[in-house]
Amino acid sequence: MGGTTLKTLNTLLAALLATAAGVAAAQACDVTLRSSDTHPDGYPTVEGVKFMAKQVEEKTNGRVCIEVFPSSQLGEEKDTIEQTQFGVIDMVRASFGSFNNIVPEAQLLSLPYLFRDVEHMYKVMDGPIGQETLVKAFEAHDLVPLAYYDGGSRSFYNSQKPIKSIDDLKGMKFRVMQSDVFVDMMGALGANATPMPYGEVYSAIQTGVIDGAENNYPSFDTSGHAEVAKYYTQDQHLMVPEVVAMSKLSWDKLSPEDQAIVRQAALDSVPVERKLWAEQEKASEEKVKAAGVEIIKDIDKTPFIEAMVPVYEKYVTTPEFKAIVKQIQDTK
Ligand code: BDP
Repeated sequence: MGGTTLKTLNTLLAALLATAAGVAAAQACDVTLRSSDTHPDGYPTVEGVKFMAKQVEEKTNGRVCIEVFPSSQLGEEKDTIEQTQFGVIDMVRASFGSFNNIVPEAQLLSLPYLFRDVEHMYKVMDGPIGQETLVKAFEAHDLVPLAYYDGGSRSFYNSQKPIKSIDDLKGMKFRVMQSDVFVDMMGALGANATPMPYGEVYSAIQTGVIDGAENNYPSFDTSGHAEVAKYYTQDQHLMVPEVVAMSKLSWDKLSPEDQAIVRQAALDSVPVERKLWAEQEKASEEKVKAAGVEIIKDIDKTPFIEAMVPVYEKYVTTPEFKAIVKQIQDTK
């Protein structure tokens, strides 16, 4: 038998064995938790949850497995969050922004220019606000937040013209996530907001239903939006963290021991995702630039920040909300 054929046979055999082992492992799981993400395989949030899944499977000796469904296979974000509340899906990785209509406190994390920089955001999410206040707020709505990932900062992009100042936004139509905070944010900037699911944005820009949208570099890149919107203005109006949340119903079915393992695995996946995020953010910026996107960086953010005052006035109303925002702003 020739060397090449033998090698091919060995490779085939190895692949077959690996598949068999995979099937055996999958069968050995007592519980398989289904986890949803809108992003494709390889995206930092998807890889973060996959890392978590590996840890959980190992540490529970296969009692608990997590199966990650990327690319909105289980539905658009808003729907998958509702399904998670009802235990139809066990876990969801989504933007804080998509929880706004369900968990009122989440809206505070969606306020424009709330965080000074990424370190500030990490401190807040890893401190009492993220670990106590928001946990209580989510649990009241049948969701258990397990990890907060980096989702970078969001900026405007469009198919029409380079936006260099707030005046350039006047009358333009932008897609926003489906939440009132973002609609009001656009209004405060003099533009029109069209809330719609993430999966519909590409064709909406392509067909001219909207002029553009707003997102971080990795989403702008991997969604393909950069193909149809050639102007990206780095105004960084939002820094909305990402959440990995479990269904309270699914959570309560786990033993206290397995809950502790799942919680720890989620925490351990945080630095993994944040590192991947920093790399992906740079790579995506380079990629869209190379693909011909004009990036506008040197803009004066002050008028943008000042324009957001009415948005804060509208959403930060109760003493409790005021205290949370103050605590966030005071976090050094
Ligand atoms: C991305 C978030 C994702 C959101 C999406 C959006 O990672 O969870 O669904 O933005 O704009 O940055 O809808």
